[in-house]
Amino acid sequence: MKNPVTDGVVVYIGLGSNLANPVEQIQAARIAITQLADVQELAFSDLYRSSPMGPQDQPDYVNAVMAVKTDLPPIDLLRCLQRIENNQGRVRKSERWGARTLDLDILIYGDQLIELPDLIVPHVGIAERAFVLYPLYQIAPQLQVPGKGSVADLLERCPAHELKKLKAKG
Ligand code: A4P
Ligand code: MG
Repeated sequence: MKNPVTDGVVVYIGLGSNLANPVEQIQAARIAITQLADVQELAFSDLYRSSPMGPQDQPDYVNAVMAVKTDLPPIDLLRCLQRIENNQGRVRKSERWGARTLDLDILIYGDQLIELPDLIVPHVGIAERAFVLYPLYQIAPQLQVPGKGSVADLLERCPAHELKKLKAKG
């Protein structure tokens, strides 16, 4: 058994996949994140399917959002998430927004505004992406996105398009 995270910061992580059985990729990533030392799961949204943002010649995506409590500093958490992406066969290509087995983004890290060469938080796309805002609202309807306003207000300005809830959370 892992030790519970007693102090720690609440962090929201976006999970996305559109290759190699996306539902299984998301479920495996959830387990890998939960198994990280100094990370404890607080909530996990339903899974949502949507057509790709960006290049259209790729499969639909499955997305979810997870809330965790962690003692890891932001960059350490990013490196852990990138290791999980790599372990699940992520191949980084030069094409922007191309297909991937797994994408893990730090959406929100407590109330922090972070602008480092490798890490921008809140995530740059958070306010415009239905596949982020709807699952985020589902697990944290009262949330304030640092520097951007409430998730409820952001969601009101963001059409759901073709976003489809896939299955009840496990
Ligand atoms: N990076 C900076 N800030 C962050 C952050 N908050 N969290 C840096 C995670 N990483 C962050 O990311 C590129 C670099 O971003 C990293 O080296 C990290 O240091 P990446 O995952 O290697 O590359 P990427 O994911 O292709 O780039 P990007 O711009 O992050 O892509 P997005 O924005 O994640 O978009 N359509 C649907 N329907 N659903 C999706 O989930 N996802 C994408 C990818 C495209 N279309 C999609 C979806
Ligand atoms: Mg990414």
